[in-house]
Amino acid sequence: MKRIALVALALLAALVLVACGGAGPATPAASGLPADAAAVAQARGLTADDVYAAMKTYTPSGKLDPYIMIASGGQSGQVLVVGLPSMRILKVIGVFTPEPWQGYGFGGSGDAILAGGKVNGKEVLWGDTHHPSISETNGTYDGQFAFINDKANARLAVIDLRDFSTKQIIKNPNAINDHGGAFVTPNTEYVIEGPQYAAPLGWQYAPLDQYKEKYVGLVTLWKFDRLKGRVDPSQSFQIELPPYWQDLCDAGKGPSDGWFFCNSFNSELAVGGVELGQPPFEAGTTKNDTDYLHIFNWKKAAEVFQAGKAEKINGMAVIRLKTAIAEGLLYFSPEPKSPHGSDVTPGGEFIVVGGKLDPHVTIYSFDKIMAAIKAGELGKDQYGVPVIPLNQAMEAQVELGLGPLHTVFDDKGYAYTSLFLDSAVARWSLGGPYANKHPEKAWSLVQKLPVQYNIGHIAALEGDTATPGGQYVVALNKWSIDRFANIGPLLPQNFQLVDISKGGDQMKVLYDMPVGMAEPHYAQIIKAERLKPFEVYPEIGWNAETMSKDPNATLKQEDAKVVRTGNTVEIWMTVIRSHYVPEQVKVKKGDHVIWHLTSLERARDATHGFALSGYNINLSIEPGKTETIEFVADQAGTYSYFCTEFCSALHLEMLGYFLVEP
Ligand code: RUQ
Ligand code: CUA
Repeated sequence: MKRIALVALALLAALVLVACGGAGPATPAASGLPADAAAVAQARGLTADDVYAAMKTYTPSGKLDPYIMIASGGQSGQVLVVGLPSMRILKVIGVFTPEPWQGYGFGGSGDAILAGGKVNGKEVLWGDTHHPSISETNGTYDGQFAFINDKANARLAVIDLRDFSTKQIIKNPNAINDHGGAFVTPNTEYVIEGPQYAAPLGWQYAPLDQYKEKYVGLVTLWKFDRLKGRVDPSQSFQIELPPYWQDLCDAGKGPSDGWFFCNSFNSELAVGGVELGQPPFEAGTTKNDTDYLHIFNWKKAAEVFQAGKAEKINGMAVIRLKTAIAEGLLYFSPEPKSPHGSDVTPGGEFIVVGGKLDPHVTIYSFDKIMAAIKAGELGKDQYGVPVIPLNQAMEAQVELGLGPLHTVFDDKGYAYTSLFLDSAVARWSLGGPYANKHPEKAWSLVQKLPVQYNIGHIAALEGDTATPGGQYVVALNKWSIDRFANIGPLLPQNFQLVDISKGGDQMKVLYDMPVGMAEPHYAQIIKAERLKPFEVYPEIGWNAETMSKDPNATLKQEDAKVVRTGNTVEIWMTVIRSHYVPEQVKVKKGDHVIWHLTSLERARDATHGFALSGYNINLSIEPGKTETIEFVADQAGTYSYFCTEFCSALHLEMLGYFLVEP
């Protein structure tokens, strides 16, 4: 105890020295740290900066992280939950991929959720998750739900943040891939699912030589029903677009509420075919100097949909392109060289677009866009969409460096843009109503901080909302190269925590967190106090899929029973430390088995498992939860079911026999 106090004191002394600016690059040892702390610092080769970083991130046992990051889990198909600033991983949420630890996809209610993601009736048990989006009220995270897209199969998932588990997966009936999702409107009226690679309308077959006529882009507005906690496809609609590859989107807020904005690329209509002597995609899609920022009036689009002016295609309402143009739902404005990212400032005044092959970010003014639309006299693209000239829509351009991708914001009037090719985070100053928040010249680069390496997205504390914080950004780096011990040719991705609490050029990298399970794309960071998750399920017999009392709950051990009706055997089982009731279940080969399990536990963290050997059944039964499994006992023999969570001293004794009589 005394020792810990001493080290803490020593670290504090180091911090004071660093904060006073007197320490410079000196080692803590030279700065007069108490002897044992200085010895540790010296033995480990730690600089004063290192000691500062340790103090900013070290989280003593039992202290909770004030911020929670919800990060995409890339090709794992899952979502990661990470505490900040400790960068401790708290949970991997099973979303598009079965997750045994959560009993997700092994006989319980997760099966039905995963089945919602079938593609043409075929199970697809992985996803490529890209962009998580926490539900918002008035443009600020409300901590109730999160959404995420599966780029690989054009699917959307809904996660309930009361128990951090997936409740719905929905397949887009008219698309096979998406990228620009999920993004919510400021009150989560809609979840935007932008497309990516164009395909024929209705996701039909058409040869590539009919690309210009037959292929289309398609953006989907999924209506979210907050009370049900589900997307409602019957109230959702799509807008047909030219076959440019629409990319990332962001919803307007404040003055721009009612609109959203997506960047796009491939205005060249390239179809690839390097093997046929045609330009490869990488050349074909980058020939033009500009592509089109897509500007949507979604409130008006919702009215057009309500007025019945959409066509049903594969059961989904689609507003055709000519209707979208005629009704004034869609406008374009040119955006420089291979644009990527489109991010709305906290007050909703500006849209920031990166250019993968342009060293600038381009800032569009929503007011100017509106003025240009009002003035009329716009040109048109080859599909007849009105085009607002760049010089009429643009507020500013800021030169940042190579490969600007995504931008987030803080509370000090700064923006942060990821520079992929430069492997850096650029901090730059906003103008307009933000200019008086910082001492720098408006619209200028303030600092470029190297990160390791090849940063894709960047996340800031509530940094894409109307109310950003200002403590941290996280660099989501694609490569880690030399940052971690060599474990072979497949390397982890790297999350780096960056301190942005001080203004000017004082950003610092604080912590490297390897992600050894996927390539995460975007993440959002929410104040933990906004989340109100359950500690245990609210009552015994809770169905986590419907988030209500399960009619098949068994509330008392005495009510546990096995009932045979014909060749159906139905079991009502209770689960509590450290036994199942019943402990013997006897059926006959070929019987149809329906098995309800209810946890009678009320103690926090008293989770039990339920594994039925040989039947690919595996559940996680958290306190109060009821789960139902259903299967045919098609193999005779002696089976065991047992608990897979070390729940008590007699956990190994928590089992039963399942006898299938030949
Ligand atoms: S985008 S590769 Cu989020 Cu930069 Cu997907
Ligand atoms: Cu219950 Cu182990």
